[in-house]
Amino acid sequence: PTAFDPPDFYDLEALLSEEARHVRDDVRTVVTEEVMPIIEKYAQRGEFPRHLISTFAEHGLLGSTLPPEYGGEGHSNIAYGLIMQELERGDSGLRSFCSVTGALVMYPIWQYGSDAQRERWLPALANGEAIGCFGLTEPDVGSNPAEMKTRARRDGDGWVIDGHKRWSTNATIADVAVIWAKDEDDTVRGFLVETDRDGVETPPIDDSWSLRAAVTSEVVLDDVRVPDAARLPEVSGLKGPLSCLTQARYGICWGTIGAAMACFDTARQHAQNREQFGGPIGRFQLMQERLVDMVQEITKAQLLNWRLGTLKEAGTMRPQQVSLAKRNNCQTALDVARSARQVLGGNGVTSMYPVMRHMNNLESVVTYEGTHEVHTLIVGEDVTGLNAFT
Ligand code: TGC
Ligand code: FAD
Repeated sequence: PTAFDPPDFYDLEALLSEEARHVRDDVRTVVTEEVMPIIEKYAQRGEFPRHLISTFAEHGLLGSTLPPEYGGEGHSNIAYGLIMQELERGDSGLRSFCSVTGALVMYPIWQYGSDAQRERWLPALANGEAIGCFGLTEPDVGSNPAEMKTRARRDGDGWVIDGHKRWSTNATIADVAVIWAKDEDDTVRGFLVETDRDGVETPPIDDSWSLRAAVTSEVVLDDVRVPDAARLPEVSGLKGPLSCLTQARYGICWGTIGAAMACFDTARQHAQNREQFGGPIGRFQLMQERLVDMVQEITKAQLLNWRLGTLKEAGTMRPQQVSLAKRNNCQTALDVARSARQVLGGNGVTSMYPVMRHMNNLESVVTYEGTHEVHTLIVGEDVTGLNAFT
């Protein structure tokens, strides 16, 4: 395949600031030069390309919206979204690594941590010296985290945490886990648990067909003792973890469209170059319809992202607006990937093209950070005033 030629049917480029374009171009180059040549092999092997962490750190991709004194770059929310878009153009697993680090680990430390916690963890996470993970989901508790079973009980001037988290991105390679647990009053609290503490195990989940170039794990907490200084002091209740999810979901809205853009571009190039029945397959109306459906849905999703970004920048974005875009853009990206795979014919099921890898990855992305159904019901409640969960 030739160079990536991103679809921009409605000239969204014209809406981007200099800063956003500059950041986007930098990540695009990193992905083209350092991710694309290696990613298929890593995904085939089921291995996370760990050497890229220092590259991500050098290019300021970890926690980039935070202020520089804590290792961030002070980037705008649109620039941040474009970082996620370009990373996921490479692979959803690499975007996951960066969004978990920024939105699910650095954000709660920044927002709810003590000064000591911020100083200890944020610069180290931003420069890739420390790796973090986020433990909310459990083996029996996914869509409804209010039912979490993980417990934190007071023990002298510290806490003892018992529980089992599952599906924790990065956990096997993490130095610190943001663990959400209920205290003796059933109040949800967040803890920064170093993974080398006695009683912590982080075995990988290594039988997945999806996100094969990422690390996903269990976190088993067996009588883990932590000091009270490990507790995030500025938050209690479910809004702690749920507010982090809003940050991560925002990045996913952008990221998924990066994967969709890669799939569309691959399919378009193939349709222009592959010849059957005496000419390029792109001349067939049925192939053109696929490509037009793809570019139409990508364009709508790009517009959603841009508007969501401007709302976030203005400080008026509501979680329900993120849910609508997460729901739409994950489904759009999956539909585009599946249709692009058809355009590629037989070779489309191999790693000669990135499309089937994206398609398999997106099966996780449509599920994590709230499933399609969960986001349907969040928006459903917003438009009807009626709660379907309870
Ligand atoms: P509910 O009563 O609605 O809310 C409890 C409190 O939280 C507040 N809140 C939010 N705040 C910020 N952002 C949001 N998205 C929020 N949603 C709710 C809410 O205002 C309330 O605050 P307060 O002050 O009144 O106490 O809670 P509920 O138990 O009824 O929740 C309903 C539901 C189903 C929407 C929620 O549980 C949910 O979103 N479930 C989905 C679970 C989920 O998405 N898990 C993701 C785990 S992490 C992950 O997947 C990482 S993947 C890797 C990657 O990101 O790359
Ligand atoms: P369930 O909640 O059991 O849902 C199963 C099905 O039931 C789904 O189709 C769901 O939509 C449907 N359903 C549930 N409730 C309703 C309802 N009220 N109405 C209609 N349908 C409903 N979690 C973390 O905490 N940290 C991480 O870093 C993390 N990383 C992940 C990485 C990967 C690769 C994956 C796959 C998951 C990750 N997760 C993580 C977990 C993820 O957030 C959960 O898988 C997700 O929230 C769904 O929970 P569940 O898998 O238990 O499914």
